[in-house]
Amino acid sequence: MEYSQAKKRYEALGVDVELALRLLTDKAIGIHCWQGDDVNGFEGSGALSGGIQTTGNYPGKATTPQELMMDFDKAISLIGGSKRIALHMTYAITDEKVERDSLEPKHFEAWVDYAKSRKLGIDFNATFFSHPMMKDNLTLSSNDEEVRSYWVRHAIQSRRIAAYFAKELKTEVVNDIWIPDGYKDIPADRLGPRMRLKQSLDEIFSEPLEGVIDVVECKLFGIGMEAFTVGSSEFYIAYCASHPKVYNLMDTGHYHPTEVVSDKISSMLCYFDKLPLHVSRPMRWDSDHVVRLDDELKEIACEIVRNDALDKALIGLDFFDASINRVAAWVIGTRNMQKALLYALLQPNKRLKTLQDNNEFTELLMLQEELKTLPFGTIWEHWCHEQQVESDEGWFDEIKQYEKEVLSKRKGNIGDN
Ligand code: RNT
Ligand code: ZN
Repeated sequence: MEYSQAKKRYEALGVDVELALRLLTDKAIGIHCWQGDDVNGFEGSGALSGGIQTTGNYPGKATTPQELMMDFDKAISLIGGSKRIALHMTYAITDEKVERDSLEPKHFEAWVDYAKSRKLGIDFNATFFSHPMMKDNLTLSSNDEEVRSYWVRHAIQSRRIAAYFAKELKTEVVNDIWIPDGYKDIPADRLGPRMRLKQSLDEIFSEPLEGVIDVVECKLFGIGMEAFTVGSSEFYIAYCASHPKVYNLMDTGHYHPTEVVSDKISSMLCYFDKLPLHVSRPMRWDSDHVVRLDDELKEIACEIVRNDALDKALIGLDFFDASINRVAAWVIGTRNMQKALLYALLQPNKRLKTLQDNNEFTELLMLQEELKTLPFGTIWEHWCHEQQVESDEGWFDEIKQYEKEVLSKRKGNIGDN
């Protein structure tokens, strides 16, 4: 079908297609650097801990800043629209070993240069895992003052580095705090760790900083912390509700498998003017599979769009699959997020809402289902052409070539001596 015909089909339903395309182009998606190297970072420790896990040994993982930047460049060349890069504290670029509580803006200068030259925003994450000071799976909630204060200093530094990014790149920067803290089995004291986490957060956020959007990321459980997670949903929502400049980040893999983030978005929008998200795909647990264009992703996008929250939603991706080509994983997941947003932007949302308000549920069901087979793909193709990226599987040829010429030749691939 021709673009003009597809456009007319949507316009007949009252959808402004040109506006939808513009909004899609401008909505920045935060792409996480850690899909490129299985969440390793550059500290050289190698082992991932803190209840999160990557599985797989696909060849070609980035092991240096240069490789990671190069792979990211390849990925973003195949993705249209605006993009941001999300970094972790462990991606500091330093000549010698620097303790995590002593990292400074200067250790991220190379990333600022990288982001500036590609016109990318940066988002940031303090890194509370894969480190010996994470003792007994505890960081900010530890009752060992040496441990707790170390991580408070770490988080303070991450906020300062985020402020540096904001100043350099002239864009607000999300600074995310996710801690692994929890217990494997039924604890005897739940209140103590939570009160200590509250105290730590108060210490961390006491310094006013320009350009930083502070977010805390709740979770239900992690591997080895099945019974109890200190930073639960209730804990952080209550913290954010009582601390006006801190926002609760919802990661789609951090809830009970029958709960959906799409249903939580409107609740958060009743109270908060920002909606930070980690979009992932949990498969039976927080497995961080590459995001597919599935019903839940579309529903998340629809909730953002129909509630006029495109500006409030801070969309960051958070998946890591080490069993497939990592550059392709970035491209597939990010394009799917954009497809979901486009799908949402092309819905006749006013008309659907009116049907609900008038209790016309038969017609609502009919229309919701008929909308699914409208020529969405034709509009997506048109947008991709405008953005000068491939609209179909054509982009994968470049991945195959990059794998042959670059990734497969990297040292450290399985079978190398
Ligand atoms: C862990 C959290 C966290 C991490 C990344 C690496 O369950 O989702 O956001 O995935 O920061
Ligand atoms: Zn996350």
